[in-house]
Amino acid sequence: MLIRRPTDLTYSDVSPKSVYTQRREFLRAMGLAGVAAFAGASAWRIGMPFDEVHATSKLDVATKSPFSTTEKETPYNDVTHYNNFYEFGTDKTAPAKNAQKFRTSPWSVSVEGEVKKPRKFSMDEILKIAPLEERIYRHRCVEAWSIVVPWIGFPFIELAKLVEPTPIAQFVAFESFFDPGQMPQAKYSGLEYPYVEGLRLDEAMNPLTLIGVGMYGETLPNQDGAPVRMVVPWKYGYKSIKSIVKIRFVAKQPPTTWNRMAPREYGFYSNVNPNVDHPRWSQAKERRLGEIFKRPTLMFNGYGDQVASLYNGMDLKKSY
Ligand SMILES: Nc1nc2c(c(=O)[nH]1)N[C@H]1C(S)=C(S)[C@@H](COP(=O)(O)O)O[C@H]1N2
Ligand SMILES: [Mo]
Repeated sequence: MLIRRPTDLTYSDVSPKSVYTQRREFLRAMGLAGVAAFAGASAWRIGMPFDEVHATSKLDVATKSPFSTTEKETPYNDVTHYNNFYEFGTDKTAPAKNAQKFRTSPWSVSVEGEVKKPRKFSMDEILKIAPLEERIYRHRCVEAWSIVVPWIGFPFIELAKLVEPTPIAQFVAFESFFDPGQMPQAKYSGLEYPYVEGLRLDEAMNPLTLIGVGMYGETLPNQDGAPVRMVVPWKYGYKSIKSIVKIRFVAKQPPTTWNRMAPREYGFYSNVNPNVDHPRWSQAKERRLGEIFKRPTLMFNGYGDQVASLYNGMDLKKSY
């Protein structure tokens, strides 16, 4: 693996300038320049109807991560209009429509369990845990679509250091926000809520595991898990739990939503593995959103150099 030293580029050095130029031009063309501040940073995105204007705002990042892929980023419009967020409906286009009014402020995340210093973090405190990095990661969903996303976040291990896990902690359990009032579509989805996920402690502490707070230079759109989600690039997308309200360090392997729902189809580990088929379809290939031809899926989604050693001695056909 090639490790480059993180540079201390400022946000304006790393953000694609054309994006901001385009935005200004679009707003001018629409005669909306005055509305820009009110509408949030995403109103410019070409092709987005105005009932879908997200309340995202610009997010400054301190560094561009050496862990980034150099592959072409998937267009923002694809990443924000083809989602899984079952609380807002099961159709891939449902979250973009149904999550618009989701209230993500005020927000706090309770970090508890087997830790010396349990505490509740406000969203402002979360944003100050560590310098925000931009990390361009491949993502691969079990349904065989993949995306390349410039996430903004910081390594999960930085949060762990603040709360100091005790030696009893072996796993980390995550829980999403749930409010049937704001998420009326959830009851038709067939899942149990709140959505829960889990990682083994060493997986959570791996430098690739991020707490995500933004993407494409902005805060997260609601449908992508605002205001704070996990990003675990060598695992299938469903491990990357959205809109987190609770993180618990625990002794035993915690339950996970998809494993509860269909244990034969979704295991606890859920590493991207082209050699282990999902019972109803092959995992050998994937289609990147916005592309026509499928491409082969890589073991550990191409992150084997950094994570394969976590699974030494394990039978990945059994621990799927
Ligand atoms: N709370 C919550 N988190 C969730 C889900 C969900 O339904 N609810 N879906 C998961 C699944 S199946 C996938 S593939 C990814 C999709 O993330 P994306 O929409 O940002 O691509 O979110 C994961 N996190
Ligand atoms: Mo998924």
